[in-house]
Amino acid sequence: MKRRNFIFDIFSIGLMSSFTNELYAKKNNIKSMVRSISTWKTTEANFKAGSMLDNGEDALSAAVEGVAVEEHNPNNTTVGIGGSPDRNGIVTLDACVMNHMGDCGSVVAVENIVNVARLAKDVMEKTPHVMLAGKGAEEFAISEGYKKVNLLTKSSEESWKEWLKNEEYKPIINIENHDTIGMLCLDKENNISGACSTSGLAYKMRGRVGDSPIIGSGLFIDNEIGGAVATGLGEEVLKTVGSFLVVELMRQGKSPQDACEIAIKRIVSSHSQKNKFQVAYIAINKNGEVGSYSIEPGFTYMDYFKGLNREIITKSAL
Ligand code: SD4
Repeated sequence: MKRRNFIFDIFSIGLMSSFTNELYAKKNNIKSMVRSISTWKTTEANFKAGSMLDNGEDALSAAVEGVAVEEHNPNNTTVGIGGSPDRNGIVTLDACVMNHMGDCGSVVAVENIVNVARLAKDVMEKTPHVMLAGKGAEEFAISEGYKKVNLLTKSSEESWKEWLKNEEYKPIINIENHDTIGMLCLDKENNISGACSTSGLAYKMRGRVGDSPIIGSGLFIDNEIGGAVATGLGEEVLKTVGSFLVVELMRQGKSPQDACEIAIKRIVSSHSQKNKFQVAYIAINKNGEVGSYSIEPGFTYMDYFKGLNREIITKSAL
């Protein structure tokens, strides 16, 4: 089957009903219930992960290699190469992974390395530690054979120079300052794993780290229950240990959708929202049910299920 026929970008919930999905799956002999979801319009990345899952690969490999697609995309200014730099013009990346065994790995403030989610997986699998930071993470990457790459593209550099003219720091994340990729995968063994990768907030203070590489905030997996990932203003996710909260709510019996809504409303209720900002969660449970919710309108996520890769618009609190 031609790949183009396989990918659908649909901009509204329910445009493709589950009934249509069933028919499509039947027609194309897709039997498995594997599912991959990822934050924002990360179409190719989610397709990569979903295809790997359909081919029987494990959830962690699918999540890490799916995320790698965005890490290599120079047009995504919030992930990997082409990521926006900090105020000093230096691109620093954060990432983490968590698998169905509850193992996790994380790297923070890494320079010169593109595939930081893969690096986080290596930290998990090849070191006795969970988290490596800065130079140490970079040195570990080099020792593992990763190439040193200049992550600052011409266009990111130009935008940063433009920003320098006013040096106005407004961490408003939605349209112009987003695209962190968080991905959750459910494989044929019914195991859940996830990965998250970001350059963080554009023009952040040097050394600033957000939620994305922090297990429990940017990503959390409990293979008995499900998984969740966050995107948006990391400071707000950190304060509520957001992804852990979503998974705990599912443990208490909430659906992925309800769990995301409660976790978002907790941020909204503790905040005047005088300064507008975006936070969004996506979640999946062991039955392969998914949910998503955001503070502000405008958040979408990708959902690969039964061979279809769809963009879904999320409901929002405001
Ligand atoms: C951070 N949560 O560093 C990340 C930013 C983000 O889409 O998600 N951008 O705070």
